[in-house]
Amino acid sequence: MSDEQHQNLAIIGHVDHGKSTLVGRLLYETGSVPEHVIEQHKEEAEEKGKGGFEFAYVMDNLAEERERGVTIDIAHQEFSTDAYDFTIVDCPGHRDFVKNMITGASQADNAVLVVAADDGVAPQTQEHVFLARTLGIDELIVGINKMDLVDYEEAKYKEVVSEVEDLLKQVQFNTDDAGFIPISAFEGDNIAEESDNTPWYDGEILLEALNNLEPPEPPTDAPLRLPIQDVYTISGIGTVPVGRVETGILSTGDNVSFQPSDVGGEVKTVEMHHEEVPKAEPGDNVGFNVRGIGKDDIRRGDVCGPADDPPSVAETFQAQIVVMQHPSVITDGYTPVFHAHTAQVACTIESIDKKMDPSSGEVAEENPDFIQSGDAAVVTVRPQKPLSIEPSSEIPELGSFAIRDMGQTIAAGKVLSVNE
Ligand SMILES: Nc1nc2c(ncn2[C@@H]2O[C@H](COP(=O)(O)OP(=O)(O)OP(=O)(O)O)[C@@H](O)[C@H]2O)c(=O)[nH]1
Ligand SMILES: [Mg+2]
Repeated sequence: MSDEQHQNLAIIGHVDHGKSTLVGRLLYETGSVPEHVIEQHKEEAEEKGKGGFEFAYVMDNLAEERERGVTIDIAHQEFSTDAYDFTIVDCPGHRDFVKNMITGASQADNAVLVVAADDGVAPQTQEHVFLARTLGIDELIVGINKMDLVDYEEAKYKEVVSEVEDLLKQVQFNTDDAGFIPISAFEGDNIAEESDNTPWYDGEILLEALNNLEPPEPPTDAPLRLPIQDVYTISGIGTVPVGRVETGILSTGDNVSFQPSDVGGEVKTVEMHHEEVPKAEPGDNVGFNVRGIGKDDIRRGDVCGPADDPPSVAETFQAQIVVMQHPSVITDGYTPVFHAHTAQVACTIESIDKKMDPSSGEVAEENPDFIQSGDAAVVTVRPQKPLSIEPSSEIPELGSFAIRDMGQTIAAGKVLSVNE
């Protein structure tokens, strides 16, 4: 790794629009994946009847992903440009795996939205953009992909750009923070080099746009918060929780606490990229080992923090939410699943306290009987199982969530206050 600044970049968009292919292409063009590996993937893809997936296979490592030709879980890859060291989080587009996309987007500073030129805005384009905005993505680069399938036509490009602009306005994403580029991930147009196929386009190519992203906000000076993604048992080491440091520093010798499991101990080792390190900072994906902690003591969804400033566990919390889609109306007592950092917990909306005017943010109604699609509201929420979550004003990284029910994202929101 160089001394460049770091960016976590999520790749989002509808299923099959070419996200994994774009990541594979970027890694190839920046020299992170050698040509012979792409050749091997090409042979494997053709054997599986999935010709054309050679770049996507760079990211899709699971056997099931390769057989089906879809991304299921988020995958991380590193690559560097002149300006940044990037950690790319390739998100699945398929609607069954939106919960994994939420984890991916909540780890990212900025995002590339991939929209296939021959398909335009599709359901998960909309869902991902909404979530990206609510989960705190700052800037969006919009790659209008598969330009080769529409003969690199400017008119088609403009049509899809205006569809996406309408969508951004709808979810109140500032269009000044979005840039559009016509690309073909598969053919390599406007990724690392200006393409001859789009003479009508003279804006930035993708690598330029990535270099010109604003540096991420400096991490808050909040205490350590490290949501646990998985817990492994590794011979010779023992129990190894893994996850991403969201805020603060994790150092060997620290006394830490896992909440809501409510266990703790001293950090013995911290490992990053298979190497032992003395400490880890915000953005680092780590595995670590804590004295006295066994595999069954902690689980995915726990948050690790300092023993003297442990993660909050909510009895109830108040939150501001925006309802994206619900077939009928939401009333008191509704109990969908909340996805916050790596946790998924059923929570009851105990009361709907205020309905807000989404454009002005002013209170439109106190204690409304119900809310529905498009409404913004302040609600009081009671988790059905212990949930560690923080006020967004104190630790924004641990203060946002998505609400899912019936296989779709119903709403997303931010925590206003926590009642422990
Ligand atoms: N012609 C053409 N095909 C493309 C392009 N980009 C991707 N594809 C094809 O589109 C299909 C899907 O590509 P993926 O990269 O797996 O799409 P994805 O967005 O990662 O899909 P999920 O992860 O399952 O949501 C593959 O057959 C790719 O070869 C492109 O620029 N042009
Ligand atoms: Mg994919």
